[in-house]
Amino acid sequence: MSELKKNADKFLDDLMEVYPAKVMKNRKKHVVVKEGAGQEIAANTRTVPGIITNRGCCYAGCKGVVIGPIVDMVHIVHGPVGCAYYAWGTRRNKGKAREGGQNFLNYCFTTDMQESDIVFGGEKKLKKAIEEAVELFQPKAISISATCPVGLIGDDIDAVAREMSEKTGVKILSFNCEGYKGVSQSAGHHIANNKLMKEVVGTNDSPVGKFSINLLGEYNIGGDEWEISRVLSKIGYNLVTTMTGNSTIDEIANAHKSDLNVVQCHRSINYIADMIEEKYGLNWLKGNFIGVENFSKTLRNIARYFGDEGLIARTEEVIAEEVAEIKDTLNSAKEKLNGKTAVLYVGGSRADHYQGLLREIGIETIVAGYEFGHRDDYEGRDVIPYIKLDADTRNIEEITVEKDEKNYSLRIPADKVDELKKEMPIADYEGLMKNMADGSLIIDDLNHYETEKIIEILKPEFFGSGIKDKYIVHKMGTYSKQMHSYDYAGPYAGFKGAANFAKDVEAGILTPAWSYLTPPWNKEPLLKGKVEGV
Ligand code: CFN
Ligand code: HCA
Repeated sequence: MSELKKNADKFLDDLMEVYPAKVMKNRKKHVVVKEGAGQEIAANTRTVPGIITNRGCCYAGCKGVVIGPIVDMVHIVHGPVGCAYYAWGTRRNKGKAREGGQNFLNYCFTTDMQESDIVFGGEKKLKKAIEEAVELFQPKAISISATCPVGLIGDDIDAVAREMSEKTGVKILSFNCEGYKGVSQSAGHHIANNKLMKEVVGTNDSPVGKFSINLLGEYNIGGDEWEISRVLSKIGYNLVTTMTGNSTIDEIANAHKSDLNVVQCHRSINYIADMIEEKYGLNWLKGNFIGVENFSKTLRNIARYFGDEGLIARTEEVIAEEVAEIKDTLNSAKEKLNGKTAVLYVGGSRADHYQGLLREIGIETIVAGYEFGHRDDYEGRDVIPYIKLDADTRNIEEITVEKDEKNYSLRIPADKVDELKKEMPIADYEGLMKNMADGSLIIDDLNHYETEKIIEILKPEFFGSGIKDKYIVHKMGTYSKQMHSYDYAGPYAGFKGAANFAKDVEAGILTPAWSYLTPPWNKEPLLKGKVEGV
């Protein structure tokens, strides 16, 4: 690690030697060798054309990521069948029907746009698809997601949604999330957040119980949400909704009645957290459910937020009980994996969230980056969220707070944040860089070429990858774990999830399989040798 720090310039030159000067200048802005605090990184900008990026599109972020996991909605993709199939078959958000309710997650609905629809317009086909879905399934609600061609030909999906909603009496939400919008999935998250906030949250006023919370930015990949909610209900919380893993439309509509939002993936859902705070005065806490220490800290922060002695005591009891069950598994993995290194390149939050868990099994993350994180996901947000709590009840009288224009909330001046955090369970958003060691590498929008070079130069034992890069990493003789779908394993969140992860990673790294592969840089060049007789 310190080697990288000493030779940072040389390392970056080696990494980028093949690039034309302009591309090199651009890419260097997206790379930081960690040193102290306050470093900046370029992020959320357009990928260099021609570079093989891992990023997805706006439609993937809206339909695939945020809207798709709502279980009792029929999600119609207005576009080519390939787009529909991709956003249905890749991401592994699980869900179950509620008692007497519906679950459409196993279905893939699409208008299957053809050339003739592009020429003559696809609105009629879309209306027909909605009619068919209502007739066959009588769903609670329907979503329509637009893919690229829809925007190009100008089908008015909002008008179709309005008309068909009146006609059928079913709630229909339309998302203008054409793939080409924005620079990555990120624009799609924002579009999805805006519509959920405008049309769903706040429309169900059913009473909720004591200690009620929402989980935001948790999508039940591999059953994560089920493990997290198991622990939360054991402690005594009433989970009103999770956005959007394993959620139902009515539960999301009820979110504003909760006491607190706990945000895991800030990138995909910070907009809703901020809007709920603004509109309904609900605070949010940044949490991390991955790894024993992170999960325990999040649970303690939630309990401290409510400030109830019983809840605080029960939290400690549950943590102790759960940790006792898994600690041997983690310790045994740590013994075998201690000193190994990891590269994490995932979406917009997991490259941060998994570092603690990896550390708990002895693995240090030396390179981390996001596909589509924004600068705050790397550098943190310097102003903590609004705080509605009464200062007196939390012993923070000395803190000077500024009144916001909304009189239910207060904004804390940045220079008071550390002082305040000692007293308050407010987890501000630290971002990925803060907890990484000096000398580690942070790299945004990593591409396939740089992936190969990083593995060749730094030779990590673990690569946390996506679908597109997983197998190039394997072919280089390095274990890679697909951090989006967990390679169809999981759950990895919470306490039991941490044990599952430890077992899988231990087996993955220690399998003798890697010794049968010769990495490309150890192979003889194909054209080496003399050609006789020439
Ligand atoms: S489940 Fe989330 S945690 S929502 Fe986001 S930023 Fe993607 S689909 Mo893939 S695994 Fe990934 Fe994150 Fe948030 Fe998933 S790291 S890329 S858009 N993501
Ligand atoms: C998406 C979904 C994705 C894709 C994973 C990958 C997922 O953003 O389109 O391409 O490696 O988690 O399934 O992130």
